Formats: sequence, C-alpha cells, structure tokens
Amino acid sequence: MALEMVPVMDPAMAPEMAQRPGAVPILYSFRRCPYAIRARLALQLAGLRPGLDLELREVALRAKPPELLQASAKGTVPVLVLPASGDQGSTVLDQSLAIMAWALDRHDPGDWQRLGPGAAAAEKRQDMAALIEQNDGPFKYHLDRFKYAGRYPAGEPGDHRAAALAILRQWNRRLEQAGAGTGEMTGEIAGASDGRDCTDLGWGRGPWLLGERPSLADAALLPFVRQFRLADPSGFDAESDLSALQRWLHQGITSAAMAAVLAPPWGLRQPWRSPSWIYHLALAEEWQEAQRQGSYRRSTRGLSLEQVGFIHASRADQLAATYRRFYGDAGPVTLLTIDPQQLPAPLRYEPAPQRGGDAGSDRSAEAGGEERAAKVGDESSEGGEKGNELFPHIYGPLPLEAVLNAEPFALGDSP
Ligand SMILES: N[C@@H](CCC(=O)N[C@@H](CS)C(=O)NCC(=O)O)C(=O)O
Repeated sequence: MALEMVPVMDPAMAPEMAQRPGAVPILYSFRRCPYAIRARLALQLAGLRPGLDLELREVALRAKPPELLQASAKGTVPVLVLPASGDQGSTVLDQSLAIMAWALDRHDPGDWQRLGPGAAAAEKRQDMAALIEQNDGPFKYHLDRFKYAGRYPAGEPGDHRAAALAILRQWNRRLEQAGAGTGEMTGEIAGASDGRDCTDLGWGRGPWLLGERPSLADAALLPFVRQFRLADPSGFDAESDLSALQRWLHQGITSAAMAAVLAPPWGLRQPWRSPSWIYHLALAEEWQEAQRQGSYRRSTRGLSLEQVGFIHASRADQLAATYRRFYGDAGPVTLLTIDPQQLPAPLRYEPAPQRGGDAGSDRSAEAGGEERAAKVGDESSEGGEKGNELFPHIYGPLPLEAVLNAEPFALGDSP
C-alpha cells in the first residue's frame, strides 16, 4: 500500500487526516490502557508506524468521539479501523487480541504466534491461549478490584490482591522452569522466521512465559502485570517468591519495545479531536466560575458573551491557531470539548469578525484589545482562506451539560 507521510504531533493535522478517511488504518487508543498497550506492541513489532502506516487517535475515555462509537458501539479501546479494499468495506477490529493477530499476520519476525507445524507448536499455541485467558479473565478481575478498590466497595481489596498474587506465582513458576530448562539465555530466536536476534526487538534475554523466546503471551500479559505492580510498587517488589516474574517484568517494561509504545508517537498524549465536536479555550479561573454559576458566559479572552453577542469557538483544526493567537501567554487554559447536539442556543458558522467590524470592534474595549482585535482579522485569514474561514459561534450561554470534557490545554505532547 502506498502510504502518505503525515506528521502526527501537530493537532491541527488530525482532522486533515480525517478528511481523507480510508487512506490508512485508524487506531483508537488510550495511552495507559493495558489492552491498547498490548495492541500497540504488536503493531509496532509488525513494523507499523503512527503517522506513516497508521493514524493514531488518542481518545479520552470520558469523552469518546462519535467516530469511535460509530466504528464500535461498545466504546472500548483499542479499536482498529481497516480501510476498505476492493469491494470489501472497511473492517473494524475492536478486541485487542484481534488487533494483535492482524498485526502479527502481516509481520511476525519473532514468530510470536508460534505458527509452525507439528504437535509442539500446537501445544505452545494452546499454552499461550490458556495464559491469555487466565490474564483477561481471573487476573484482570482481581486486578481491577485491588487497583480500583473504590469502584468496588463490596469487595476486600486485600483478598483480591492475594488472589491475583496466586496467579502471578503460577506465572513465576513457569518462568523459573523456562530459565532452568534453557540454561543461560543466549538471546537467539531459535527457528524465528527471519532468524533475527530477539535483542533486535528490544525484548531482552528472557526467560519467557513459553520458554526459549518471547511470544504473544509475554506481550499480552506484560501490560497487566505492569498495572498490578503500579498499584503498589513496593509491595510487589517485596514479594520474595516472585523473583523470576519481577525480572521478566523489569526486562519488559524497560525494553525498547515498551518504551516505544509508551512514548510519542505511539504513546501520543495529544488527544485526537473529533471534527464532529467544537472547542472553546477558557481561562482556567473563568471555567471554575462557570461551574459555580451553572453556565459559561465568556465569549473570548477578556470579553463576555454580553459584550460580543456570541461565544467564540473553534473546530478541531482551528484550535491550535486560536491558542497561538490569543492564549499562548494567558497562563493556565482549559480546553472545553463541546457537543453541538447539546447546545440549546443557536450555533452559526461565520467568518471571524473583522477589525473595526461589529463584534470584533468590541474587543477594543478590553485591555490590550486593539492588538487582539487585529489578530481577529488575522484569524479570519487562517488557513489561507483570505477572510472566508468560518468559525463556530454559540449565540447564548454554554450549559455545563454540553461540555463533554474540560482539560488543561497546551500545544504538542502535553502530559
Ligand atoms: N476486551 C477488550 C477490552 C478493552 C477495554 O476494556 N478497554 C478499556 C480501557 S483499558 C476501555 O475502553 N474501557 C471503556 C471505558 O472505560 O469507558 C479488548 O481486549 O480490547
């Protein structure tokens, strides 16, 4: 497939990619989600590069974009949307394991899937499936009830930690046996499809859950064991009968592969912004005031809804420029994600007010308003539209219910 180079770090580019859907697969992801991490590990191993071979859409789980829900109504991440090809429409993979399998079917240099013929390979595949089932079932069940104890008030987190530890001890025993069985690890991938050394993949020297070399099971379980440790790092590190598992985890989380999927571009923290929503930058203290009052009534920096007649907003692709022009020096800024469907007030797409024009001229009333009024003139020529670019304007107060998400905003890979 011929792939176009698309920079991923400029948030203004994302909607541009969205305007030519179908060009590359789209991955909806969430940086810290263990299911998404395992999918990214496989996609990265298979050689896919975000921004080149695939569009990465980092979403906020509390404000899932309509495009994600349209692709998969269950609303979990990861979701991979494959472009239509030939007479086949686009395909949606909405389970992390299906995404891993798709990626590894394309390219599996370390034979993570153990696809070889014969009874031994079949046994490995069965082993792998059982490990993953144990992870995704009982281990995940107890992990959630230990890590997010507040969400499960009926349970006793200590009991769930103990039940999860019992499973971890089984995995520890496997690793001990694998270490004993293979002796000193050489880092060789015996029988790997292209004979590459596993250290090429940044996965360290083993031992591994299936013995001699990494497999799908290591990649599928590692993000969950990482999560277990993160819930109580010193408690996990103090478990003296888990030393093989502790080494395995340490090796995995410090591996080049894991570093790559947690850092940009795979671990992009700049969320993907839906073109179906509109956005407003608010001074942090003005948004706090709105929460106390029950609605937001500022138009733009330094001007109220009453002064201007409407609330300025931006489309996703206009946001970065709006920030640069008006808020770059404003201190803490909160980005409001607004669902236009939930606005009681009229929403109109209009050119930005011109300097000396109607609402724009109001800006001269504010401190330093003249300079900003001039910038409003600039804004209207944003994107080379020569004054014809349309911006969303909300003709009335913004009710809190229409704000899907409020988050600190900064350009680029903001933490
Ligand atoms: N079985 C799914 C599970 C995915 C899953 O549960 N992801 C979590 C995030 S780690 C999610 O999207 N939860 C939805 C939510 O929190 O609203 C898979 O393997 O992909």
